[in-house]
Amino acid sequence: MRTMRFDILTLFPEMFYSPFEKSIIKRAIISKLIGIRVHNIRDFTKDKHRTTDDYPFGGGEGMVMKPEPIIEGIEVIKKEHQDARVILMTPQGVQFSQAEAKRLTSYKNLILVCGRYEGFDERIREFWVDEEISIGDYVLTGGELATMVVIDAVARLLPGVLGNDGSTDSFYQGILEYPQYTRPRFYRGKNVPEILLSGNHAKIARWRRKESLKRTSARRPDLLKKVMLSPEDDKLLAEISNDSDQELRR
Ligand code: 6GU
Repeated sequence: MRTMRFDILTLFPEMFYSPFEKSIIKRAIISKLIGIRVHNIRDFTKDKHRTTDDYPFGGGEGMVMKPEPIIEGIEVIKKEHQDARVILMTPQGVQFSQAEAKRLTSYKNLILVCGRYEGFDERIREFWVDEEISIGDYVLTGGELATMVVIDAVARLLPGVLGNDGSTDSFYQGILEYPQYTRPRFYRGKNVPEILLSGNHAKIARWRRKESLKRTSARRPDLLKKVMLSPEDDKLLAEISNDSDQELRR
């Protein structure tokens, strides 16, 4: 077993306390599957006012994060973990995805740099940054929430973090999950599909695969184009399209 380490550079360390002190992530920390350390960028300033941002050269709106505290913070963390991968969290980065989460599990140490204000001094990118990540096409007030998203998605893929191995997740197989039910069997006139109570495992597996394909083709047809479908899947998709034609004719 090895511990995957996450070092975070932020101006708001408190933001990370509650999410990482709960449930699965907390358990993963206690069992040393992951280690998370939060560093305050302000602790790497050297001036009396502990300045982390300043006005943009050339004028314009907003403030820019100064290079020195971030660069020095990265260097201090790197002394302990020379081969740490440095990730700048910014809406200009490569869009995060399940495949990206999977890729990041191959690093032993990640340094995640969270920005605030209007952006980073461009020279930060030129010294130590290995890659830039965005979690989607919208703008957040800072990189902190995005960093939590990335750590959560990466950590749950590490062996031992979840009870199961995650191999049945939505997206693991490239298509959406089938509908799930638990007790009670009858609820406000809506009943659990009979087939799930039949005990016929082959039939249940087929029903679930068909429901997954149906849901994916309705909600995320883009995903269906990317995955490898078996001849059985093609048959199920033909049935689905047949079923909906029937539905229309009724
Ligand atoms: Cl990483 N940072 C900020 N500020 N906004 C974002 C983002 C990151 N990803 C999506 N929007």
